[in-house]
Amino acid sequence: MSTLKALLFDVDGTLADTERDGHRVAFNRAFAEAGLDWDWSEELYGKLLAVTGGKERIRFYLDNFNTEFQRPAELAEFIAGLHQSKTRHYVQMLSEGLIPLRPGVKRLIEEARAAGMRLAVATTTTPENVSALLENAMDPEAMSWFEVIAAGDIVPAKKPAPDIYTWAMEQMQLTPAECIAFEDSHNGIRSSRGANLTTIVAVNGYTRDEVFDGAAIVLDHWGEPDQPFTVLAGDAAGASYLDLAMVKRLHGG
Ligand code: XBP
Ligand code: MG
Repeated sequence: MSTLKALLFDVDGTLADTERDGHRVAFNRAFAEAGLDWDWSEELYGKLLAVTGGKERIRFYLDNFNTEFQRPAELAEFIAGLHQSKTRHYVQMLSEGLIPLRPGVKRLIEEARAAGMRLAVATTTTPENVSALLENAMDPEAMSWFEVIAAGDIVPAKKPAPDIYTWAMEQMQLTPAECIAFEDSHNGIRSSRGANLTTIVAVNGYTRDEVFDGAAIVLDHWGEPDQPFTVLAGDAAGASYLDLAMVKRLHGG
């Protein structure tokens, strides 16, 4: 293994628990604003999470859960308009401070920065959502901490395709062996492992029962000194929270 040089972070579910009380609510607000009676319950949203990307998720919903809907002629534009409205609502929710970071995220990122690690984001969500989360929940300057923000439609094939991670590493001129990924979902680890990245997983309510083949370790959350994680698979070597020493040990370089 090469020396570890960069940490690559997924966003939704990994940096913050955004799906149930963030994205889902924002989708519903956009639907109501458009005069649609669609309502994505917590349970239905769990099924819709099979597909990454908000626009892709709306289409998946129409194809599988609302086949009666009279589709407008320009369906792609209709979906894009709904999705723009959803992004506006989601960013608004973040600016109100409604979605905090997960335990351990800020501590780990600050430690990594202080140690000179390079940082990047690799996510399927829209770029505005990433900046809104980082600036509101992490630090007003946090966008400048990340060398590359690989997000949204920047690559056509979203996760579980490896493209977004591969794109980020190309931008940084790094090989997979020099990086490590942080993920929360099956689709996420399929993407990172597909890009040959060692991957550390912390599950959330929606992803707890998913399959994480190839994970370096699976945790229930990232852990804090006063809030120990539970190891769901793998070996934490006695640690109770994720710090840079543990990340380096899991990377093996
Ligand atoms: C995140 C997603 C995104 C968000 C919604 O997956 O699937 O679609 O739910 O974001 P990952 P947009 O954490 O694997 O990147 O509506 O902005 O697409
Ligand atoms: Mg995720």
